[in-house]
Amino acid sequence: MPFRPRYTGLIEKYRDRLPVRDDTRVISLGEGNTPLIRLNHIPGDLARGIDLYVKYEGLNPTGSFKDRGMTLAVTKAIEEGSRAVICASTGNTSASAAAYAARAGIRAFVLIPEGKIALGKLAQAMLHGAVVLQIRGNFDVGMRLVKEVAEQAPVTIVNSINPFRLQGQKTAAFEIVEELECAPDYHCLPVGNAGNISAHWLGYREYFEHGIVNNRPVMVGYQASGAAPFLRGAMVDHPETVATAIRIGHPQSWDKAWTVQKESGGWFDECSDEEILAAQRLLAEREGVFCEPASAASLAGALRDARAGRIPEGSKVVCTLTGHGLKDPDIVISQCGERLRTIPAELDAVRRAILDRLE
Ligand code: AN7
Repeated sequence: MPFRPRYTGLIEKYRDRLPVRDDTRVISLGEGNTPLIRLNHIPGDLARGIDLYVKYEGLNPTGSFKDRGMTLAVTKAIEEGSRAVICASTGNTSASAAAYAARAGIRAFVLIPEGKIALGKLAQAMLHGAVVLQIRGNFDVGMRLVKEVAEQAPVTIVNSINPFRLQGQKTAAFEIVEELECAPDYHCLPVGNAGNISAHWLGYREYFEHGIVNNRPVMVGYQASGAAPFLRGAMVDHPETVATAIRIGHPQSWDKAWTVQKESGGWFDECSDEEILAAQRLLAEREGVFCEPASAASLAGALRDARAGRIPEGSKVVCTLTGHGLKDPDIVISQCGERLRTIPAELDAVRRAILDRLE
């Protein structure tokens, strides 16, 4: 039987396109290589005529796209002799930094907004042994503190202002192109700091400029209405949204993201919390894919723009699902409470409950 070489992570796969040396010690958990799932039911009902895919980044080792950037950021930190990494986070970056630091055998410090991160992410950071510092302030305040403290302490920042993060994350665009054998017409992402949309554009541009593909997508970024600085054209001081991952008012990649918008001919828009939760539920119910609320902003926005004709019929559209739904069980249970029934532990009751629902 012919065996394929074992997949050992995106740095090994894309070594030639990433800033690593032959003797670089790679810190990997097997990230990348995530499924691109073609939606079967949703387009027919809600966005007739578009060819719609989701890139399920929730299947990375710590359950979010952050692992793509973190493998490279921590690999380079080790190469440079760093003994500690630090980040501010709405949750996923802290989980990823904690895991890759553990893998590398170094210390992670994470600053998170008290009470505003999903429980699964908090559990990850704690279990991996990061020093978890809750602050009485939001992500944007934490980010400022991280930048300041990194000038006074020997710690490497692994937020997406670390350029290696975007280099790692650009590989998601490579994978999509390789699988579709072209770039999609539209690529939709949830936007917080706008690192990921900028990283994808780097990847698409690189494959285009190197002649691997002859088209590039229009890049579309969706933010939560209460945290939508790109739509408003100005920073937001008190961001609020149920999608805590993107509860960010002062995006770190502000200029980069506007360049992406201009170069790709794309746009930014907002989704209400209700639209976000409805899209999360729709995807879970109709396609069997469980993403976290922030991730569903990409689908919510794409469906709306397809219905409105802003994304034209016949388009090939990819939505990035940035994080796994299991990160944030609380929000789901609070939304779907009516689906939980308690019945007596008796055959009759079980049979009746089944027959009721089969009519
Ligand atoms: C699920 O973890 O910023 O636009 O500190 O966790 O690249 O910031 C998370 C961001 C989208 C936005 N979806 O990505 C953090 C953090 C999920 C996220 C985003 C995040 P960027």
